[in-house]
Amino acid sequence: MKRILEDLAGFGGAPAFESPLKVGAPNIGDRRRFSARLDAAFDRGWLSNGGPLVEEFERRVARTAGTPYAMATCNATAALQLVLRAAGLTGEVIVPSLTFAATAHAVSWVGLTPVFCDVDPGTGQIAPDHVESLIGPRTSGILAVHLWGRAAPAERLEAIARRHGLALFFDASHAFACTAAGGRPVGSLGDAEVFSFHSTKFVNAFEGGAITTGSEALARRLGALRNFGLTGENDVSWVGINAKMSEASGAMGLTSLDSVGEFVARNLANYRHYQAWLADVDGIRLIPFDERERNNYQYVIVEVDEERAGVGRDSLRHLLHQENVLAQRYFTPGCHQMAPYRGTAGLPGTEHLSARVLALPTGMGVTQEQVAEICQIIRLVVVNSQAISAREPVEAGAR
Ligand code: T4K
Repeated sequence: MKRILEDLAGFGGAPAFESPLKVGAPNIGDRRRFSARLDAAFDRGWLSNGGPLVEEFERRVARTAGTPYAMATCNATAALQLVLRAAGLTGEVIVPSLTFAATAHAVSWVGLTPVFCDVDPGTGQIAPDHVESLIGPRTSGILAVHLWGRAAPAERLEAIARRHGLALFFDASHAFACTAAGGRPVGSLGDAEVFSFHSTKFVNAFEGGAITTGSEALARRLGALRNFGLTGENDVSWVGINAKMSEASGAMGLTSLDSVGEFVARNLANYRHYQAWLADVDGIRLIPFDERERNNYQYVIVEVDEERAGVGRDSLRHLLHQENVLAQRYFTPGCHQMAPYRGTAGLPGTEHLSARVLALPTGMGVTQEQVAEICQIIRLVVVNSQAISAREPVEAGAR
């Protein structure tokens, strides 16, 4: 373990890790099962368009989400677009600014206007009071996000949506196999929810997504819209797109689902290590999970308070990268400060967090010993922050 300033890669030491530790390295599961599933698909000669692997994947996603319907898609971005189209939204949709660009893009891409709301600076979750204050005559829906796999305040949002007659959807890209307050499965909230099964997500299907809903009518429409609007062999009932999931993705998704227990166990063990090792590091706050709920623990997020830590988020990230710890700024900047969306008034909670948060590596590729080493680097940086700001860093390994 690194002990003194000169051990840091930025000050002459060798990088802590030979190969990069990434946020979002894929959770794969048993490769032999994946290969067997793929072989079976080749033998069947059925590779897309609602094959048996995708159908089984959908059944298992629906079971986890506690909904009667799950529609697999080629990714979550397309799934979000489909949901907004299928629900016939018009005008404005309220979305949190602190999210991946895809949430806002999906709204824009279907011709709607995203209206950005703020988040609670303590949790990063959508702020219901601010949502309500933004509702106007053109608002037709709310697209909330379960940011970093922590559930959004669903009950309050549902009450607001009911009160104002709005549709309510959740971008649940980060929150597969989680529950919201009161043990309600993520996937079963609002009018519909959207999961991502991108390679960087908790459950990986190479690229993939799914929409879960309790509404049969919405499910039927979504089923057609993701398949060119087809409702019969030659019947095109709507203007659809091609957003189907392939059997290869279905095979990967099922294989990843088989190992969900293992993934959570590893993520939880890593999270506990981060909690223990960072507890007394001044200015570094681990954003907690609600331990009364089921969590996938996929995103380990710290908030860096520069005044107390003596080091800013971006400097800390740079020093970690030199150690081969590829921490990510999820999400910087808020969408309202991105080129396509500039113009919204300031959002203090979003701006506060987006300048301070850092996602740290976890998942099946990261061990508890490695977590301890990452935390020791963070501690060393904070303890030596004054000396670090006074000294010129040198090339990694130069000592
Ligand atoms: N809503 C939310 C809230 C989201 O976070 C996302 C996606 C979406 C909607 C849309 O979901 P999809 O349409 O993608 O299903 C990545 C992902 O591409 C994206 O899916 C994800 N969120 C976003 C947070 O992260 P980048 O541009 O940051 O990815 P990239 O290539 O920089 O990779 C991130 C890290 O993962 C790197 O350290 C490398 C590592 N990695 C990545 C891949 C693809 C691997 O180790 N192996 C891999 O195969 O967007």
